[in-house]
Amino acid sequence: MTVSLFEPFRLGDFTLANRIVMAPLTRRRATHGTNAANALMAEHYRQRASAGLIIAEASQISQQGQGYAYTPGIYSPEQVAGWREVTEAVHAAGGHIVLQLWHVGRVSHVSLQPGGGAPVAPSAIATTKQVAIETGAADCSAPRALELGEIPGLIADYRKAARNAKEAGFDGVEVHCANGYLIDEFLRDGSNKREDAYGGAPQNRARFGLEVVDAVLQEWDASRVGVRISPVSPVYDMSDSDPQSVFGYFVERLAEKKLGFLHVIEGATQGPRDVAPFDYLALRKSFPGAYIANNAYTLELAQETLASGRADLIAFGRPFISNPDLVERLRRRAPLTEVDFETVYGAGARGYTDYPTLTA
Ligand code: 8OZ
Repeated sequence: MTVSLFEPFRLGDFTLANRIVMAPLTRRRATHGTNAANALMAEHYRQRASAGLIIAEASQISQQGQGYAYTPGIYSPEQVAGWREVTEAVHAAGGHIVLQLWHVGRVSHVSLQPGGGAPVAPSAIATTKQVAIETGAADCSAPRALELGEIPGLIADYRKAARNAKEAGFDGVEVHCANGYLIDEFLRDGSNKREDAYGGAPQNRARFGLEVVDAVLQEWDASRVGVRISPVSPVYDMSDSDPQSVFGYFVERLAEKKLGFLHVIEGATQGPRDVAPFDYLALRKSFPGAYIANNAYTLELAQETLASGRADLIAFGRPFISNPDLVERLRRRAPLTEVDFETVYGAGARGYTDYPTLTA
């Protein structure tokens, strides 16, 4: 029997209306000064509540975890209150929403860091890429290597953020272990040259991410927790000498923890799917929870992937920016509105809550 994108899916103890996931999308519309979510963001997510599951945008777990101006946080009371508006709007519209927990690691700039200090990373190796700060684009600042004694505090920040997400009314959390940010920097050996228990063999490089997940599991039932990875994405100068080994090991350990979902960016982030060979099916087979496949899926590829059993859910990113009713449009095979790339980041309501539905 062939499964369809438009059939419900049982994820832990809730039933998703369909197998379409709204991928986490950084839009930089948090309130200036507090980095709190707000009514505009609540309206944006409410408009997209027909997705089976929304994974809300990456949200920093601490000021140190921030790498771009105006991204939302999940560490202060105002930020919890802001996100509560969002979750209430989505739930009132019948949707499900989880929050993505984020620490950017070296992908940051001193102007965003506490006391103007250096961003932190497993090793003092900079990315050559840029981030968007209040005044425009800026080169990422050189990071300093984390001291061993700082790691428990970081893990405590993740745990606190996970608890805050529950207080804000989310249905679960996704730990951001992808795209060149802190946990990914530990996982991959291009950015991790540590010689302690957190560097070297895959078992060591996976340790930080696994300890973060364990801390999150102190706050949430495993069925409500997922992880996002991007094993071969070259984003922010990331590389690994043997991604299959380290991500294979990481996912086997996550499987033992009975996590609800594994969300995989297949190929390059915001780029081609075929950037490097990788056996995603091996990850899927070793993980008993839901497998969410992501990256440039079309309706056809999504249906084919579900039918072949290679994924349980399909995440769409860019199409959700410009099509609030993406589920309905895909169902009817209706044309999609193109994204206006000028208004993706930080442009207020424009290009955020004003994309039309089919019936509007
Ligand atoms: C685009 C711009 C800024 C951040 C990611 C959180 O790639 C992001 C991000 C994407 O995971």
